[in-house]
Amino acid sequence: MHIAVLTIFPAMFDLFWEHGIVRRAVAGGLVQPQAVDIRAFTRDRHQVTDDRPYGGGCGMVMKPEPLARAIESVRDQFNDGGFTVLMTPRGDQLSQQTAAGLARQQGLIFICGRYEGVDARIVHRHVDYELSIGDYVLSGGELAAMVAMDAVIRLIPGVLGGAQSAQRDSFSDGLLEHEHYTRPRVFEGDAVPEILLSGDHQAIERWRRKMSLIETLMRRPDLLENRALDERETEILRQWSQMLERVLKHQAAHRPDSLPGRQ
Ligand code: 6GU
Repeated sequence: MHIAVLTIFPAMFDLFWEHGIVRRAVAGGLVQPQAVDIRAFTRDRHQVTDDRPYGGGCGMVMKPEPLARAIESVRDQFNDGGFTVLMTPRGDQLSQQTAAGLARQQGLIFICGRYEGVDARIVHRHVDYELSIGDYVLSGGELAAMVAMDAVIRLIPGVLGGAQSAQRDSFSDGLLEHEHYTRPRVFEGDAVPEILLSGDHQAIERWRRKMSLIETLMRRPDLLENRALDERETEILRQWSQMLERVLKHQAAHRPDSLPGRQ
């Protein structure tokens, strides 16, 4: 997949392409990345990329002409065109589902806004999708684009090895991951759960799925509301709710103030 990032700080991406899974995807030819310097598409002596907003107010706006020329130049290079994503806090929030959708595109063009934003005509005429990574303000779209690209690149077929992608299918589907352990067997008095040492792969798999479900229930119950549960998962949750009910009843019956000898 061709991925172009349009930015006034192309050097920010040098390290991003050179590490970990992203690096492997690039080395294996699965991703052909380029950081495009928007400033190279200015035509004035001072290579200006921003200007004051019409109507007044503070902050600057990214000028449309250099951006439009940069986008056109990249589109010409991508045979199938590119799906153009503007990184902006106003956009749809990135999710695993969004990342999967972007991973299916032929080519991607990320535009990194700086200042107060980009001229609206760029959005109207050249942008297919506006994307945010969360409800907080960054100084520019560069870090957000890296976050989005990382999530997308791992989902391009062939980027993750067979074992990793199998794992993704089996339990990351809408649930949080279970805990992980490696050696030593006891660390600062805290031992690895026995079952992981049992060698019983089916039992280990059941334990992991159960822990995933329980982690999700405790940390992110909202994820369970939006996800279909299978029979085993329903049963585990029923057992948990029975246990909780017992604990609550017991607590209510043994409130400190209801015990004899206390006020
Ligand atoms: Cl995509 N850009 C900026 N500037 N801030 C953000 C963001 C993007 N996503 C969250 N905050």
